[in-house]
Amino acid sequence: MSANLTLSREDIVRLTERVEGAQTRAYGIPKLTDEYPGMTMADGYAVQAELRRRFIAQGHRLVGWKAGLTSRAKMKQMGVDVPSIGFLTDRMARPENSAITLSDLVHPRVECEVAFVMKAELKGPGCTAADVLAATDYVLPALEIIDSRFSGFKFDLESVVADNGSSARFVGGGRPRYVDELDLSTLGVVLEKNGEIVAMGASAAVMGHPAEAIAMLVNILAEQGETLPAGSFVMSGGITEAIPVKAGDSMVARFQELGSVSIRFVP
Ligand code: OOG
Ligand code: MG
Repeated sequence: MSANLTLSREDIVRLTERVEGAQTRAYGIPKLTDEYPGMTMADGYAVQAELRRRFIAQGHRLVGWKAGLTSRAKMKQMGVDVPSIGFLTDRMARPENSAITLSDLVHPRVECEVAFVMKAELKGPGCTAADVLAATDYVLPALEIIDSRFSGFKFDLESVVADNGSSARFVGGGRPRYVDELDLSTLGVVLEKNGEIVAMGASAAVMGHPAEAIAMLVNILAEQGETLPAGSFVMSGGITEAIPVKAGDSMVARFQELGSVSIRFVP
């Protein structure tokens, strides 16, 4: 990836500080490409890596990764056509059915995803969905609360990668299952907001099979000289479009075979 780096080290640090400020103090900023129109995906990942380095230096613990923009519904909603990845830390994790505070988020949206917990390390390049399934301990349903730090939730790929794929909070729950007990490509899911169905889909919406998204993630990690460690919690990407939420809302994702996972929002 370093081949396409156009930003100086100084610019990378500057942009990382800008994104970190917006994430930790919850305010919207213009997308980074407004100031750096020549910014590349490699630049975006360089900012994301610097953000990860800073959080870890501050005592945050890396617990996993997420694939994003892996379904047509998500790509259409956000106007991009290439998947991306981001990192997950312990500070983003929330218990199932807990209350998510809105005052430390900008304009959150909720996604339903299949999450994988890994039992063996995976390395790219050349990682396949079969490799992913062999290295998976179990899968479980998850809700992701994304929160772009870019004003109006409008961005391009370079900017959203720098903003760690809009990662904000995540919740695993439901009924963990071994992958050999399921057909992961045909699982249906219904997403409800305040008891009403707001979206529905099937896991095949994620690149035909969610394990394909994890394989892609491992191969992107390899380009950055990283591997996916055993024990990682990995989200494969929103199956449907993301749903905006406000105080008082509750969200439930009901998955075929995997049970349901819920969350609610308070000011
Ligand atoms: C980027 C993050 C996308 C997903 O599951 O597709 C994502 C965004 O839409 O803000 O997490
Ligand atoms: Mg997501």
